[in-house]
Amino acid sequence: MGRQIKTLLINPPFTTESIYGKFAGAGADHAPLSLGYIAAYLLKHGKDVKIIDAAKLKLDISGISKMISAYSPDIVGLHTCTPNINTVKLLASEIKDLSSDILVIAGGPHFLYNPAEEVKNSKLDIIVIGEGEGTCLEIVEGLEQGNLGQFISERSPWIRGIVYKDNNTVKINPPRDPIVDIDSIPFPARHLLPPLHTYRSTIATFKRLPSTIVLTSRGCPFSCIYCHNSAQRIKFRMHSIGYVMEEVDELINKYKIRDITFVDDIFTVDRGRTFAICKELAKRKDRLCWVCNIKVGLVDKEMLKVLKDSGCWLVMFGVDSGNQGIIDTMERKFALEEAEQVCDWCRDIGLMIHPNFIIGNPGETVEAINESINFARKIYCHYPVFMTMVPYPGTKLWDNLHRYGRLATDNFDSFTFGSEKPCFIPYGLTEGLIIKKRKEAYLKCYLNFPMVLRHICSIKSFEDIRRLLRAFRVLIGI
Ligand code: B12
Ligand code: SF4
Repeated sequence: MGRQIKTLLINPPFTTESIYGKFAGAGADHAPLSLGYIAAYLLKHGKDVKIIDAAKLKLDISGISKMISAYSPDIVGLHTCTPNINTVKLLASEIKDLSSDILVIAGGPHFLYNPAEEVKNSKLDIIVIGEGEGTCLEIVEGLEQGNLGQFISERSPWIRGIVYKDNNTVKINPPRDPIVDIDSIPFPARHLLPPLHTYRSTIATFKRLPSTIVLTSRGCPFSCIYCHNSAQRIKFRMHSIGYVMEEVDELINKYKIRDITFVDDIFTVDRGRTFAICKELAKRKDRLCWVCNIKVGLVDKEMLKVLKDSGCWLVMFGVDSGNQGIIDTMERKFALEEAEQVCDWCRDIGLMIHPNFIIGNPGETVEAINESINFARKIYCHYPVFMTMVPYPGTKLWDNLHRYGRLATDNFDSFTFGSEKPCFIPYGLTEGLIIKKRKEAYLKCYLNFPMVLRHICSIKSFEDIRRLLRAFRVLIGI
């Protein structure tokens, strides 16, 4: 081993207002799991690493610069999703101004698209494609062997999964295979973040505080055209039951967590594993309640009952549209009748429902939006959410954009689901119509007697009343 390298991972500034628009009061700010995993992996290998969650700490660029100077890192790593790529580039050049000896790297879902251009048009030295744990470790180990210049020219060519600049020439290395045994990655280094209880979930997805997020699997077997999973065909992998329960126990005992959102793309992909996790969660039912994402077509009544009996109180799933043709265009692979069936089962069992709809889908017409609104009103549900369509770069939708519509902006800052102005306009619709129909969807779905009654009947605690009042305030603000 050579010199000791200090790595600083940064979650760039991002406000709940920029993510959720008018719904910011109901939005989440969650612990950045991705950076937590990378930091934990570096710590496991004896490396020196810190995390700054600038989004959580509401730091601006100059605040971040001060913290960088105080720690004086050799490597700064920036988490990047599409709506913060501009901030990431700004930060990269600030950091290089502070010291050109700092190796500036970035990774995250945005780089499934055109990393060579992004590295060329920024001060970033390296872009990490795909999972970052192993790649970051190799970067740290490589830099331990010499200075920045030597590292770039001599050792970077051997690191899989990176795109980098060597004397202004962009080099693209072969891809890195996804991690096979994801249990080899330690739990996210939550102790390097601001106190966990200061983060918050979206208003609809926690019952008790403190609450947090947990990931029990990586990837998804499906490939819906607007999803990042259509940009990368990564094999679906699961943590073992032992790993999941040890992490859950750590959250309950060390961090006093009382409510978990399982943020797996689909929690119920493997039926046997779902039942096994639920059996364990049921033993902790008095201390923990939880919610998860399911997929229509991958649940049945028996499974939903098992979820409920082990502490699950709400399920989230995509319906996207009340029009079957649109669902098929988006390769969602389920029938609307099945979605209705899931809602009926949930009503019988007593599970709350959080269905996601999208306004401005490819092929959408005003009639189709009305079908979505009518469907959301017809089914038994509690928290229908209406997002606008965002064609993330690299997805199938992005690649075939002109077949379906046009971009309203090419500024990635507005590529968020909650953005007031839609960034994708399908043929036949206008920006104004999408904004109008989205507002109408919320008002029609929430301000009606069955919905109000459903929420009143769901009140079980003082916390429920507080959440409902907060949700009501957000609703009258739209
Ligand atoms: C949970 C979640 C959230 C949570 C919490 C996020 C968090 N704090 O962890 C909340 C609800 C707050 C959230 C918010 C948003 N999210 Co989100 N979210 C997710 C979700 C479901 C899981 C994220 C996760 O933990 N993944 C598991 C980890 C292991 O994977 P990972 O994050 O990709 O990180 C790995 C690599 O990318 C890489 N990497 C990541 N960062 C870095 C940094 C460095 C330096 C390096 C080297 C490598 C590296 O290494 C990591 C470890 O292997 C993903 C979908 C998914 N399954 O990934 C969407 C997803 C990441 N979110 C997405 C989006 C768009 C958003 C929002 C902009 C939402 C919006 N309203 O528009 C905001 C942005 C907030 C932010 N600052 O990132 C998109 C991103 C698409 C894109 N091209 O940018 C995704 C992919 C979903 C989708 N629609 O396709 N999100
Ligand atoms: S099922 Fe969900 S997570 Fe999986 S590809 Fe489709 S939208 Fe993405």
